Amino acid sequence: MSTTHDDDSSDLAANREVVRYAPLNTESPIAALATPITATAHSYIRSNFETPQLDSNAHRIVLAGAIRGRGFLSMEDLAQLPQRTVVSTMECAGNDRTGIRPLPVGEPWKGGAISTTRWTGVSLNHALEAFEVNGKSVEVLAIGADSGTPMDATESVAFARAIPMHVARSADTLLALRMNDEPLPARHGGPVRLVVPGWYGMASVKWISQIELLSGEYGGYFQRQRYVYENQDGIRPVTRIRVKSLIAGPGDGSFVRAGDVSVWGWAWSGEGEISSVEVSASGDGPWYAASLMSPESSHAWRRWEASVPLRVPGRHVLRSRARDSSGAIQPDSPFWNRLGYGNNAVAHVTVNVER
Ligand SMILES: Nc1nc2c(c(=O)[nH]1)N[C@H]1C(S)=C(S)[C@@H](COP(=O)(O)O)O[C@H]1N2
Ligand SMILES: [Mo]
Repeated sequence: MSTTHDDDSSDLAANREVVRYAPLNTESPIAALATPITATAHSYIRSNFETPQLDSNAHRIVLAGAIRGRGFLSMEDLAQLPQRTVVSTMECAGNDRTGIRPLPVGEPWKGGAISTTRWTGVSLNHALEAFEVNGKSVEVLAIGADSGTPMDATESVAFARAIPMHVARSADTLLALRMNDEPLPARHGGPVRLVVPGWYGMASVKWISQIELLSGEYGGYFQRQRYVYENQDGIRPVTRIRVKSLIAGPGDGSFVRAGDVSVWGWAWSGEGEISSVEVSASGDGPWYAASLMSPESSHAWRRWEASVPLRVPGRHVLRSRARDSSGAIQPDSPFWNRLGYGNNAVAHVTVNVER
C-alpha cells in the first residue's frame, strides 16, 4: 500500500512553533515568512483531528447530490485532467486570536497561521464538468476523511465545509494534488485537498473524500458552530480573508541603528487588491506611505517597504496598516467575536534604537 508519506508527529514537531501536539497544529515561524513562497516544511498546519492515512493509489472522491453520471473521481482521473498552478496566501481565521480581548476560546494562535504556497491541481469546476451538475445547485460541500467528536458536539463529525457555487466555479478554486511542486504531504491534505483562494483556510478542505452538490445552504457543525463570527449582532459565517499586513523586518524586539530604518513586510486581502500600506513609528502618527512590489499572483500577498526616521534612542513601536481596493482598511483594534476569528487589526513590532 502506498500511503502519502508523513513523518511521526514528534519529528514533525521538532523545529516547529507548536500550538498543539495532538492533533498537530503549528505556526509558520516569522523567519520563514521572509520569502514570497513559504517553504512546505515551515508552512503552518491547522488540523481539527488526527491526519487520516489515505492510500493515494486507491483513494477516490465520491460525487453526490444533484449530479448525473458516474459518481466518483480517482486520483488517476484527476491526474489526467489539465493541471493548473495558483500561488495563493492562506490564512487561518483564528490567526492572531491571542491579540483579542477578552481572550476568546480556541487555539491560541499568534501571527504565524499564514503561509503562501504554489498549489497545483485541477480546477474544481473542470472536475465537476464531467458530471452534468443540476442547475439548481447553490453550494458545493467538501467533506474530509478526518473526523472526531468536538467538546461541544454530541456525536462524531467529519470536517466539512461548503462554498457558494460561484466560488466553486472560479477557475482558481482547485482540487490540489501538489504543494510547492511536490506531491501534497499528508499533513497538508494529501492526496487531495481543496484550495479556495481569497477565503480563510477553513474553506480549503483537506483529505477530500466526498463532494456534494447542494440545492440549499449547508448547516453542518463546521459551517454553523465553528468558523462563524458570533457576537451581539448575531452569527455570520466566516468567508473571505480581511485586509491585513505583517511586519517581517525589523524583527520584534530587535535593535536598530538610529536614522532612517527600513521597515518591510507583507499585505494581503481576499476582498480586493492591496492598494496602500502605511507605516507609523508612534501612537499618533504620522503614517508614512510604503512602496508596494508586484505580487506573485492576484491571490498572493504583496511585499511592501518603507523608510521610517527613528532618531531618538530607546524603544519605539512600529505599526503597519493596509488598505484594499474594496476600501477596507485595517482597524486599530480587533472586533470582538466569541470564537476569535478574523483579527485583522493594525500590525505592530517593538524595536530598540541603539544609543
Ligand atoms: N479535512 C480538514 N480540512 C481542513 C481542516 C481540518 O481540520 N480538516 N482545517 C482547515 C483550516 S481551519 C485551515 S486554516 C486549513 C489549514 O491548512 P494547512 O494545515 O495545510 O495549513 O485547512 C482547512 N482544511
Ligand atoms: Mo483555520
